Amino acid sequence: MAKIFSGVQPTSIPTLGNYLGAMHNFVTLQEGNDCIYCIVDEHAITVPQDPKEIQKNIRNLAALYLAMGIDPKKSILFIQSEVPCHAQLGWIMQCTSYMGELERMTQFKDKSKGKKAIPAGLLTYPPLMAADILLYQTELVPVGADQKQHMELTRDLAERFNNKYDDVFTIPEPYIPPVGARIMSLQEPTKKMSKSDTNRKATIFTLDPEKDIIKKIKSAITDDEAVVRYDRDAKPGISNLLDIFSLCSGRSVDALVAAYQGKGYGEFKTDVAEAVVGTLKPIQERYAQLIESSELDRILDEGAERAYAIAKETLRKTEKALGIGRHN
Ligand code: AQP
Repeated sequence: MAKIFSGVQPTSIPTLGNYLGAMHNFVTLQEGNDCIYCIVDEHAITVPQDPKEIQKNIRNLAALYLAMGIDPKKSILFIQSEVPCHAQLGWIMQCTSYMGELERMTQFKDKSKGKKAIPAGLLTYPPLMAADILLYQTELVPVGADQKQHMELTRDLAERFNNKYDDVFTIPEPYIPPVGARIMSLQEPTKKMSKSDTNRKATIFTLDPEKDIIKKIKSAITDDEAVVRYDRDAKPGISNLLDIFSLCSGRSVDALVAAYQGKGYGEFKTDVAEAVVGTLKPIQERYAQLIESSELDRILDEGAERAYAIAKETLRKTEKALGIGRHN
């Protein structure tokens, strides 16, 4: 039994990449582990957000977590800003970090590129992420491959604090799935699929209607070899579709490659689209039932209360180790 924590930003509707790379594993890991899942709204505001939009996205994400299979009887589901310990330990983690290591983060470099005024929160995103994880004495963090560097920093900060003050934090391990850890853009398959991609054809959102999913997959960029085979470097588009197909159908990539020998990309794409629709449709149906229910608020209230009870203990130990506040 492992202690598990992960989060998703309510920056828009989760993508197929968020689902296959992370959220899908959240559901599997619920069995036999202590899982805590979070809507990381304080992370979302590291770039400007429209207040009405983010309110809507928080509720959508909560309903989607449940629709994807998060069971509040097995897991804690809560909103980051409703447990103030995250911001409090986030500050302590900022004081544990060095500017140089934060400036070296790839996500910071990508997201600040070309900006005249860079929000300080973009730089201090990783210490806040470290706080999220460390508050719950987390052992395992299911994330996509893009979070590997932030996970290494989280481990460094925890070790640095433990060595300097007291053994307060468990050192967490990332759980990066062997397939699906990096679902790529449908239009530029050497770039990860992202919520914020300005090309709407590049990203499948988990609430996209069936016809949009089919259209996006049919127009996915491939190559002119006309052979379905897996080669991430030479055939990034087809390899990405094979990963998506494999995860949505439960068939191995090898079995799919064998099944599509001698068949064209048209037929292959039709079947990929069918598998994606088959995966997302039941989630969308459950989402439609949950989104208006008062049950959602009850689950989030209870989740925040349960998360706070755990988080406040770690925060108390951390402050005591630092000698701040009054802790005996
Ligand atoms: N393309 C992806 N393939 C696999 N996993 C992915 N994740 C994100 N994109 C992919 C994983 O999803 C989890 C939640 O991500 P997030 O909400 O924290 O935001 P993000 O990583 O910044 O995702 P986006 O879609 O790229 O958002 P924007 O465009 O707003 O930056 C994480 O575990 C992540 O690894």
